[in-house]
Amino acid sequence: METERKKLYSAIQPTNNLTIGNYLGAIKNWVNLQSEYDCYYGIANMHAITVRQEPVKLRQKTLSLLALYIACGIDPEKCVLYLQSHVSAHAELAWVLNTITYVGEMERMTQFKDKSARHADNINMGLMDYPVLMAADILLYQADVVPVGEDQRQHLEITRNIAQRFNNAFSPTFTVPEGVYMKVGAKINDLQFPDKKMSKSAENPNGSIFLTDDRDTIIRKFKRAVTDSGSEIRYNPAEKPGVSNLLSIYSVFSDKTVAEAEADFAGKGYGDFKLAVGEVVADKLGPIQSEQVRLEADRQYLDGVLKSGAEKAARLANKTLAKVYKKIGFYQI
Ligand code: ATP
Ligand code: LTN
Repeated sequence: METERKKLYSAIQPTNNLTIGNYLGAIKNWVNLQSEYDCYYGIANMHAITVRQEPVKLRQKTLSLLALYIACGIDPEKCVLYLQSHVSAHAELAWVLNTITYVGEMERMTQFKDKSARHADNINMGLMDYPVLMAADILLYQADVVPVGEDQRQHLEITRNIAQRFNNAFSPTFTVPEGVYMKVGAKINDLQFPDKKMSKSAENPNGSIFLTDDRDTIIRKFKRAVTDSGSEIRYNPAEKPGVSNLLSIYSVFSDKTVAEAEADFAGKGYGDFKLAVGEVVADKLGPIQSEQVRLEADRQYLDGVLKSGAEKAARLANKTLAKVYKKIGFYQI
């Protein structure tokens, strides 16, 4: 007898260029989890417009993110890959969830506060409502697990609260999801400011390794990475944030433990160390980049993936939405 597999949901916004932080914090784990769960991987373009986007670029980034998912090893035959705006249930459920979410809760969100400060001229309702749309994403698919980076922990907590609140107010409807965070890789920091997370929208591009960076750029950026005083290559984020960040990057890119990574560099200097980290990253990204370019040129294939993804996603999403509408008293014919 076939037992039903647990469901997994995650998504990334098609904004800017992705960094190795997005790769290690999210996509790399998605690849590993796809054989174990029923996976739904979204491209969150509705979240993306909470910050002003150029329409032409948003369209391009959508396809290139899809190509990247596949180039990294996510198999569209095994997982549902789809574009958020293709499934109207996201906006519809978000509206319902808005009515059980408090303004005060949203005002307290760290990402809302950060983004409001960075985009002071455009503090729109969508930016504030971002976590509710994210809750709708996850709850529509009755996801058991949600693999994300550390920065999304607060949004996942609020999703759990919203799910429980709805279940208590009406009757059990939503699966309450668990966040899944990797021990190493859940928070990759900026190479220039090792106390800040590496971000695709950072002001200084030298601190971020973009998945589109060529080999020379990658090696140059790692050579310039900020290290710490002393000369020992040892993992200790409090005392040696720069070196520890590089050790984390090296360890996940080479599939070694942090202890094995430390052993590789025992007695070596910072120069050799930084070069080795750059090389292991460039070696891994090279093949992904060429596959992404190849896929991006095959528009027909990508459209086909999105079309079948949207159909599969909508089937489950609409089922959940219908249940919700019934429970809250929306008259159905
Ligand atoms: P931005 O900085 O432009 O807001 P972002 O880099 O945080 O964007 P998102 O689309 O918000 O990118 O995140 C996509 C995924 O990547 C999320 O799961 C997030 O937790 C993860 N992620 C982002 N940055 C890092 C990082 N530095 N380390 C580990 N995971 C990360
Ligand atoms: N906010 C997320 C992207 C995202 C997401 C989701 C992640 C949108 N909807 C649902 C997990 C589940 C981010 O990483 N910035």
